[in-house]
Amino acid sequence: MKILSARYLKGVICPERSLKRKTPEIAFVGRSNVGKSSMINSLVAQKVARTSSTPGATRLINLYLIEYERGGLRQQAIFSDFPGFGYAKVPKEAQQGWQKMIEGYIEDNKEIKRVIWVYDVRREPDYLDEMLMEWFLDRKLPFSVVLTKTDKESKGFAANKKRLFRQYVKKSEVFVFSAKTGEGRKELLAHILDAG
Ligand SMILES: Nc1nc2c(ncn2[C@@H]2O[C@H](COP(=O)(O)OP(=O)(O)OP(=O)(O)O)[C@@H](O)[C@H]2O)c(=O)[nH]1
Ligand SMILES: [Mg+2]
Repeated sequence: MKILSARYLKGVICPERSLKRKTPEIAFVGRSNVGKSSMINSLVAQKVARTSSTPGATRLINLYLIEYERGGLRQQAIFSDFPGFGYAKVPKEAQQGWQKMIEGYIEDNKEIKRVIWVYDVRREPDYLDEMLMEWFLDRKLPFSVVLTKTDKESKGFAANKKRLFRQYVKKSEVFVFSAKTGEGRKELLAHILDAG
């Protein structure tokens, strides 16, 4: 598995029909500021996605075209970087707007093969997370959980959290990751691109 190139396509609010190609898409979703954009940059080993220390900075769904090699073949995938949800300072109407956008986008888009649910290893799941998980399950949409920012905690802490999450999400796979140290990068990349 080798990334050949990654480039920004565009920011959208609904499925990009003009692309007119059947490129498998992987959606990166999760709370505001958890590290979705940093994860994409780490995975493709390039700074294509905008990251920010200001929570709620990403407002559009940003699409990236990834070219990679698998089994000697050149393949393509789209990584979609979602705006973070649940930021406390965002008014309720905007939160609902976010929910409509993500649901609309995912429901209309048959190319989405998997959702990568990015989660800060230091946090506990709450009602928003539960709602989102129920929604994925209802639609039988495959999703995987990635516990990120593991560099901020001990190895034991992350391992324990992973065990807890395994029970919580049941059938989904759970990964640990750090954009800062690169921990878990290889495994996650293989998981994402093998599924594509
Ligand atoms: N220590 C550490 N910091 C990280 C990691 N991943 C992201 N960060 C930091 O967390 C902050 C938010 O990162 P982003 O990648 O912009 O997060 P995001 O989920 O895309 O944020 P929104 O798009 O605003 O929802 C930045 O300051 C990053 O440098 C990580 O693995 N370890
Ligand atoms: Mg972002």
